[in-house]
Amino acid sequence: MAVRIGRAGLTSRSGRIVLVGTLLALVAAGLGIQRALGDDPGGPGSGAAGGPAGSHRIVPAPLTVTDGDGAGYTLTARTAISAADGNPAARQVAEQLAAGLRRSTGLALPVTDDHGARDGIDLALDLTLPEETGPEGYRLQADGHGVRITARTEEGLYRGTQTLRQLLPAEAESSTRVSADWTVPPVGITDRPRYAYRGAMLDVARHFFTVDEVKAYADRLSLYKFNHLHLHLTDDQGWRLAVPGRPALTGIGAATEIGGTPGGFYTEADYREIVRYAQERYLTVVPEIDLPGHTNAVLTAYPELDCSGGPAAQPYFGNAVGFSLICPTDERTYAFTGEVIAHLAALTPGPYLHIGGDEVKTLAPAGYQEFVRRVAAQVRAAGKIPFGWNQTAPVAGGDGVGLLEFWSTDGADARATAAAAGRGARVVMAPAGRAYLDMKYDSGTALGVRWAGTVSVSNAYSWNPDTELELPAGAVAGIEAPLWTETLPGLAEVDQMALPRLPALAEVGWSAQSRRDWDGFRLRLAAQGPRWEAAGFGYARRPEIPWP
Ligand code: TNX
Repeated sequence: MAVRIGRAGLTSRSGRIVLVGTLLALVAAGLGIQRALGDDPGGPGSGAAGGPAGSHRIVPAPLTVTDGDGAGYTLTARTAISAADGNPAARQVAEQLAAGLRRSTGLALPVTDDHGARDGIDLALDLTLPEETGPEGYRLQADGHGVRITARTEEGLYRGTQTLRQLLPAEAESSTRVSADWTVPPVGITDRPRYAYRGAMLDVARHFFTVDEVKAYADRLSLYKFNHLHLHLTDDQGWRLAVPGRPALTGIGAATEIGGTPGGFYTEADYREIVRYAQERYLTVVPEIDLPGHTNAVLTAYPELDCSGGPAAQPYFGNAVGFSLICPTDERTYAFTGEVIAHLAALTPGPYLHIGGDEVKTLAPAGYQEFVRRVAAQVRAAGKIPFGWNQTAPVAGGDGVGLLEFWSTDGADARATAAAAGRGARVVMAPAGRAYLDMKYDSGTALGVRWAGTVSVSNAYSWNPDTELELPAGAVAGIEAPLWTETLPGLAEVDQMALPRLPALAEVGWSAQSRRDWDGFRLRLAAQGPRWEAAGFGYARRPEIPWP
């Protein structure tokens, strides 16, 4: 269970009530506006009655979709789900599919080992599939006898089950029993991702999100075949991870969040539970400890790591950036970062540990680069690949930062990033003007910010990660959709910003460029609305999309 911290010690700050009140008003206004837009039945393309057939509504678009003959396969009381014989991970994938579909269909859907013999849904590992299928690719065949998903790995089977969900009617997403025609249309699909890295970042520092809220976000990601969940665990407004031997990090550093409401943190058990839940959905957790800036919360907990010479750091409830700095010239800083990194690396099965590196306004380049070099070495010593925002590009490549997250919109660091790629660093594209889910959709959006401009659904969709920068072939590892939460206190607000742009970015990362076009995408995206309604997810009914 995540720990929420009480208000003790915060009540004396004048301005807190006003801030909270303003935030609530903004949120209320935001919801009102989205609802008003949703009431408008018109909007471009709304004449597309019914939209594309079920097999052509999949988001992200599969590589190939071929319609079959006949009526398809209807799930009934006799339907079983069989998993690749004796493979426990494949069985787990089958159990997850069954659990989801049992809730909505009320069917028994037993999971069995004896695949092939009877009608039903069959998940089979098949190493004779072409090697280019890769670890995440799959084939799906549906006809009158059943549905067969084959893949080279359990992960591929899992991605295939997410496609199968979308082949069923929207009601399949309901968490309670409903009646519907549970028919999968006759179809043959071959699929595999364009990029190996498809991430989404949730900022749990500006506002704290409970373990259950993080899990709920992971649910949304897995639907659209994301495979990395980046958690921005620390910032000026709060530190969200318990670290042994550093009690003040959580005792003091975690107490706050933006607006002055109580913060919170993850215990070791909480963090392990997030990792486990994500793993079950084939999402790799990428933890971020933002250094050396964005460290005000650390400095309130350990004032000896502050050498700015200014007044002692105080809890920060606002949303300015770039003002804090952990002392880069004091060895106690590296003892601290070493402990935190070693602990986090031990808890994290994935290969990456993100060290931030963004927006340090109070340190000259030489000192900054020396700091990042030392911390990157600590990450390597802990057995992980250092990941950093594009400001770390001068120290990326070789044995420095191994993966860069490119978020710049004004060309800053474009050349340094290309040079780093030339030294072997790989790049995750997250240009703020396309991929930042905290940007307003348009000037009328109440939630969010707009320093990188407004990001409509079409802006989020219509770009090519391979051609944003001039990089050596193969340098782009993939894409990420960051969601900063300065203006987003909870899951309801997160959903308003993430849906429907998250699936747009999912398709940028998964689908071949040749399979993508905005006119087709908006029709397929429209078909997701009823699915979110059945699942109980909020979303912004943007007028660009011809929602049914
Ligand atoms: C820039 S993007 C930041 C964050 C803010 C965000 C708000 C990046 C690496 N740094 O600190 O939360 O803008 O959109």
